[in-house]
Amino acid sequence: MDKLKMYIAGEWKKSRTGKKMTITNPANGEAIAEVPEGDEQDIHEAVNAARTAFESKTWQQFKPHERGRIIYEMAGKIRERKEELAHLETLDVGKPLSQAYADVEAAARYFEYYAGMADKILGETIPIEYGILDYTVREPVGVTAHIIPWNYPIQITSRSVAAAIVTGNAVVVKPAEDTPLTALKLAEIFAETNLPKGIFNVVTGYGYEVGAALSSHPDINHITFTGSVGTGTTVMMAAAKNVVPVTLELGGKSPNIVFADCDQDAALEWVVKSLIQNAGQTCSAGSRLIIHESIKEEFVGKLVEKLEGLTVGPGLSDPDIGPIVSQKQFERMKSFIEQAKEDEVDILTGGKEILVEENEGGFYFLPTVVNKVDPQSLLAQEEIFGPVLAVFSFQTEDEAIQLANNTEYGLVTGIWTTDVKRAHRVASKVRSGQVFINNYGAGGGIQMPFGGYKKSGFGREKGLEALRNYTQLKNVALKYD
Ligand code: TXE
Repeated sequence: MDKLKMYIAGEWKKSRTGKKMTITNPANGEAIAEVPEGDEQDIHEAVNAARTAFESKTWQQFKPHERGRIIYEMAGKIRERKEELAHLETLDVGKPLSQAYADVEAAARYFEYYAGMADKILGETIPIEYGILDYTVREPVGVTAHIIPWNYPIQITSRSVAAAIVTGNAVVVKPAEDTPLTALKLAEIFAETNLPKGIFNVVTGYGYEVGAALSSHPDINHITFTGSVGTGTTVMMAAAKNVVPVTLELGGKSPNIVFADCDQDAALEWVVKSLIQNAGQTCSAGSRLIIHESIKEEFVGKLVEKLEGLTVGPGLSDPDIGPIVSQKQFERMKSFIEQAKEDEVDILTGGKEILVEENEGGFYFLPTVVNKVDPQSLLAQEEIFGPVLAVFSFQTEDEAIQLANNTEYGLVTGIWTTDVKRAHRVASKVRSGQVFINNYGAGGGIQMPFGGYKKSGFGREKGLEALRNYTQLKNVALKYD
C-alpha cells in the first residue's frame, strides 16, 4: 500500500495533524493507499505558498512561449506514463481500464491544447478620441482554487489546471476524498519540470473540511468547482462572502431525443454509450431517453437486449461497466431505485446490484431501463449517477422539447433525426449548454465550451472560453497629445 504525502510549495508534506485517510479500490473494497487528511491549516499553508509564488512574478515573467513549453512538456510526460496513470485511475475510481486510458489521453490533450494558448492571450485597442490610446490587457487572476470530483479525477484536474497555470496563475487543487491519487501523480510530474515551486499545490482531505476551508479562504481569487448542486451552492455562498467568482459544473439529467426518422442503429449505439460510460457516473450521461412513440417498442426492445449482453466487473478486466465508486454513492443510487419501485414504475431490465466473482467487496449494479416513469418523479428529475435510464415517449416535436426541458438541469441534449430543419429547430429550443445532433460527445470535446444552463451551473470550462475564468481584463487609457 502506497503511503503518500500532499504537495505544497514544491515539497511533499504530511498533514499538520499527522492524520491520514485510507483510499480503497471500489472493485473489491481493498485498501490501496494512504494519504494525508488535511485541515484548514494545511489549506492556509497551500494558499500562502500559491500567493507567494504568484506575487514573486517569477512564473508571469517567463516568456509566454516558455510557459507554454512547460505545459506542453506535461502532455508528453503524461503520455509517457499513461500505463501507470490509467491503472492508478482504474484502481482508484473503478472505471474500465480502456476508459481510464481515454481519460489519461484527454488529460494530455488539455495540457497540449492550453500550452498552445500561452502566447495568444490578446487584448484590444479601443477607439476613444484623437490623442488617447486605449487598450485592454488580460492578466492572470492570482490564486485559483480547483475542487475536483471523483468521477473523472485526472481529466477534470487537468482541464482547469492547465488553463489556469498557462495564463500565469498559481493553483491549489483539492481532489475528492475518494480519488486523490492521480492529482498527486500530476504533482510528481510537475515536479520534474521547471514550473516554479508553489505554482501547483495539492491538498488532500475531506470536502467538509479542506474543501470548505479552500472555498472560504479570503486569499483566493477564483474557484472552479465540479460536483453536486448542494455542495456547489455551499461553495458559491462561501465565495460570495469574499466576492470571489466561481465556475460551477453541477451535473445533469441529459436526454437523448430520438425521432422516428433517425438512423436508429447509430442512436441506439450512443444511447447505450452515453448511459454506461463510467457506470453512469458522468455529468453528461444520457440518463433520459425521449423517444417517438411509433418506434419506442422496437427501439427499447433492442436497447434492453444490448444492455443485457454487456459485461459488468472489476475495471482492470476492462468490462463494459465497472463498479460504482464508493459505498456512499452505491447506497445513494440504490435509494433512487427503491423509491422508483414504490412509484410502481416498470423496470424493463436491471434494477438490482450483483455480486461479481472474487470481488465481493465491490459495488456492482446492472444497467437498468425504467419505463412508465412519472415526469415529475425523482427518477425523472434527479441525477442518479449510475447506469439507470428513464424512458419517456412523445407524439409531437413540441412534446419532446417540453419533456427535454422538464428538469432543473440543462447540461447536454442529444438529438437524433435526419431532418436538418427539425434538428436546428429543436437545438434552438432546448435549454442546455451543449447540444449534439446525431452524435453524443463528439471527439471528446476538449475544444468545445462546456457548462450548464439552469442548475447545471454557470461559466464554461474547456475550449478557449475557459481562459476567461483565469484572466481578468484591465483597460488602460493613455493620453499622448
Ligand atoms: O458530491 P460533492 P458527492 C453529483 C452526483 C453525485 C452527487 C453526490 O449526482 O451522486 O453529486 O456526490 C467536495 N465545501 N456529482 O457527494 O459533495 C468533495 O470533497 C467544498 C456530479 O461526491 O459535490 C469533492 O471534492 N467542497 C458531479 C467535490 O466537492 C466540498 C461529480 C464534489 O463532491 C464540500 C460529482 C464543501 N462543504 C458528483 N463538501 C459532476 N458534475 O460531474 C464536499 N466537497
